[in-house]
Amino acid sequence: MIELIQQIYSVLGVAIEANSGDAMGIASVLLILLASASKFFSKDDSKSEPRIERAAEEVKPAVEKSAPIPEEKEEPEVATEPKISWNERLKKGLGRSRDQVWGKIGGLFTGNPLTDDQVEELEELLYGADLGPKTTMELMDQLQAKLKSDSFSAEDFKTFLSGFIKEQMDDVQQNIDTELFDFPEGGFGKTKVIMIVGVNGAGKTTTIGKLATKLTAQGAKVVVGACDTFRAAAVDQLQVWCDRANATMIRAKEGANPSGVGYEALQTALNEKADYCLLDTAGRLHTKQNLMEELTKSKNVLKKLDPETPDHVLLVIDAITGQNALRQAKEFNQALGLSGLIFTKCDGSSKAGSAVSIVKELQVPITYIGVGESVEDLDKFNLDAYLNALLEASPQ
Ligand SMILES: Nc1nc2c(ncn2[C@@H]2O[C@H](COP(=O)(O)OP(=O)(O)OP(=O)(O)O)[C@@H](O)[C@H]2O)c(=O)[nH]1
Ligand SMILES: [Mg+2]
Repeated sequence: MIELIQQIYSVLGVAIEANSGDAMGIASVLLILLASASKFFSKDDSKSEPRIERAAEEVKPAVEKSAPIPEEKEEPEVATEPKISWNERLKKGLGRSRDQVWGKIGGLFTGNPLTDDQVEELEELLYGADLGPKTTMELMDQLQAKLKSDSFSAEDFKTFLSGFIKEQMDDVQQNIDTELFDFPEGGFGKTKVIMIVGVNGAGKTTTIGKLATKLTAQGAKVVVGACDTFRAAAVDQLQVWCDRANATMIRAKEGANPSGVGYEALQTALNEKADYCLLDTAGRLHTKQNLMEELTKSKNVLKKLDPETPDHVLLVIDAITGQNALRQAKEFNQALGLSGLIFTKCDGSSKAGSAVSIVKELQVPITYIGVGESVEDLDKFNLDAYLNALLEASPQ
């Protein structure tokens, strides 16, 4: 103890006799020690307090930041899947077409007879809407007399246009096979085979995924054939949709013969008495003769299992394609004999006019329309609903 006190004294610069036994000396040393210690600790306390606060500050923001992250992540999911009706979805999807073309056309009618410049502008807008030269000329011919009337309003024009388009498409649209999208209670007593074709990236796989989901939701048993054997990623993409839709998917190794996969898929569908067999095919340019022939072969191979098959060959058309879509449709129709069209990506800046000329020239109806990437963004095509959504005023 005395040794310790001596050391402390030496540190404090005070000399002490090791053996003095001076109680007063020891007591004073202890007092000095206590005072230093209390000073030391009180100093330290005042330091540690802000340290705790700082530490709390450091932790707090991390917690605050990380907490809203999942909320922020979850929110858009809820926001992108709002439970809105199909008509609202369609209106929203066609918003761009409506504003970019059809809205502008309506704006030309001010209650006065159209000037020659305005008539020319109208014609240009119709061409720009991809209506095609033939349909545009026909429309302009029918419209000539009306344009000179000063009581022809924007509303009158929309009514006229709606009637004109309906006249062009209605008869063909009546021929849609409702079995494509309505699964009757008790089934059909046979497997409906639907082959989906189109150029690269048109939306075939996504549409099959949406379709499979819609059909299984109605209680149908669905087998999907992943006949796009060129890309493993394409098959995986379809697998995700099929898992979600609860549909059976038949896949082959990458590079396998697509006709063989179609055959296998149909065989499975027949064995399992599936209600639908949906066949996804690889995208191809309508100008590539060999690839088009391969598709014809894939279709014909199915006939070995059932001469009546496939029930449908549907061409998926990216609505943004414009007038080239008519050429695509003609080529696919010639190679396969199309029974229906599916217009996808109508939510893009599509002008929608090409639909009129394709339906009219090919006499093939539009069966489905897609206005986005989620399952709810695909529905059966209804001409009245489509024209209403396309021509009515944009919601403010
Ligand atoms: N905005 C929008 N995107 C769509 C629609 N339909 C499909 N897509 C998107 O278009 C892209 C291509 O779709 P896929 O289904 O892979 O097209 P595909 O025809 O199978 O393509 P390939 O197999 O490569 O020929 C994907 O990013 C889809 O999410 C639609 O109606 N609207
Ligand atoms: Mg695909």
